[in-house]
Amino acid sequence: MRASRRTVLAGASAAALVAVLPRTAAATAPIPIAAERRVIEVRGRAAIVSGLLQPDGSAGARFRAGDRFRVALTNKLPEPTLIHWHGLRPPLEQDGVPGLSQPLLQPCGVYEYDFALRDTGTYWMHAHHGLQEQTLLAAPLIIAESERTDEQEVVLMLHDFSFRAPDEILASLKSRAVEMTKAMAAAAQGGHSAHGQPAQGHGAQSGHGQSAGASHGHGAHGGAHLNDVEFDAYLANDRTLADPQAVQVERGGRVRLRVINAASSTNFMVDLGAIDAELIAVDGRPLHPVPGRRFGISMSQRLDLRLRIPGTGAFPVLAVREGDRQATGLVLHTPGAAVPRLSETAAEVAPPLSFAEEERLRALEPLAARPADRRMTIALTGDMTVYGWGLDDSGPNGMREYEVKAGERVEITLENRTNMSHPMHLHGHRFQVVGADGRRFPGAMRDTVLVPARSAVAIALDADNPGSWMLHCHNLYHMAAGMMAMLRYV
Ligand SMILES: [Cu+2]
Repeated sequence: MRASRRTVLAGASAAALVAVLPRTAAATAPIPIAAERRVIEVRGRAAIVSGLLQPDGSAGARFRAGDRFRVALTNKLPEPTLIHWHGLRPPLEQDGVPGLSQPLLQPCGVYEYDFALRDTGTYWMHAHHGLQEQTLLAAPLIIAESERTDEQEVVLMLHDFSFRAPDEILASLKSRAVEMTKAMAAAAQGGHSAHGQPAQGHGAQSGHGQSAGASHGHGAHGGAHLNDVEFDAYLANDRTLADPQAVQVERGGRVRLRVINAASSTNFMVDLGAIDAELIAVDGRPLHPVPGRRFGISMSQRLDLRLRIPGTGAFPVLAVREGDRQATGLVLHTPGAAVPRLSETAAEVAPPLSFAEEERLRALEPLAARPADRRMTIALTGDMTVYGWGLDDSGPNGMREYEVKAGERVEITLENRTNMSHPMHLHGHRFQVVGADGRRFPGAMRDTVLVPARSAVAIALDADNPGSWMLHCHNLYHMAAGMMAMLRYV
């Protein structure tokens, strides 16, 4: 019954709801991908969102090692857009940043992309224009290693969803900031909330009947503020836990789970329940495997997990919002097993994403040992009174540029002077996490690192892709409020 209701609702685009990945690129023809509107069902309501779809309705694109990235992108939206291939290292003019790479792609326009893929792994594509990413204008981008026949691939793409328009969300963040400032001023005169810190009053926007306290999510970093926005739903492959995707797997079988956090403003804790897993890659880059059942994932990061289905039955894979109990996810089940009804509220509040977990990661393919030619410290700054964020106190209209030279080993310390963590993403490169708060370690290769509140994280990279590249917070609203800069080759 669910399927038929869904089919009626979504019509021809129902296939797009299933995260089955599309066919592999032919050797010669570019993969056609259209940015277009689609309809999904969220909490029994039709939601008009956007997507990046192939003609057969499948989302995103899949390549194999050694393929070229050949894509023909058509804009079927009624407004201009541009799509960024997140985590890939294309030449600048194909990076999908309006102004820096290319002009916006106008409605009915087509852009063709063609460049050598330098890495395998789990990546994604998303709009890099305005607040379009919040409209789910995003999709998986998988570059498969040599195919393994003993492993079933499952892609899990996470979103935060609101029935409100994205610009309305941003406007409410700005107006709330003014109220928070007043509340903090009042608190400074003696009136503290029950949580021992100034009242921040965002439970008011929650429509879930959750306790406001749970969504405050005070962290381990001296009362860090975890969540800016109360969403209407959290989605896994476009579905909620009220009607989750059910993926059939084999008893005792191996599964390669590729988790992509495409949420605009939400970090998650992935909870595998009874399944033992190994984390084998982050942001597409291989790791020395880390066993576990719970793994944090910040906005725009990816986790590659190797699972072994422990027996027969149904095995939920949950993603719980950081500092909260709201959950999404999908269900892996063996043939014939009943899929249970799942609560959208996890039993426990997901703890804040821990940098201790990050520090344990070790790249399988680290940067070559080499001293840094250039070191810089970039402060992550913010002024809650106007919901303005920045780099080295840049305002919303003053983007900073940081210079590097081709061939250099560059080390950047990202010093977070704010009370929120920031998932910092660098375009066109991969970097290694090499330190935090004065401690040194040979950490993961990444394209996005979560810099905890009031902490400093050091990253190292080889400047091997000349151009002008975005360095920004991947919280969409922080970026829109000014937390972006440019790394410019001179
Ligand atoms: Cu941020």
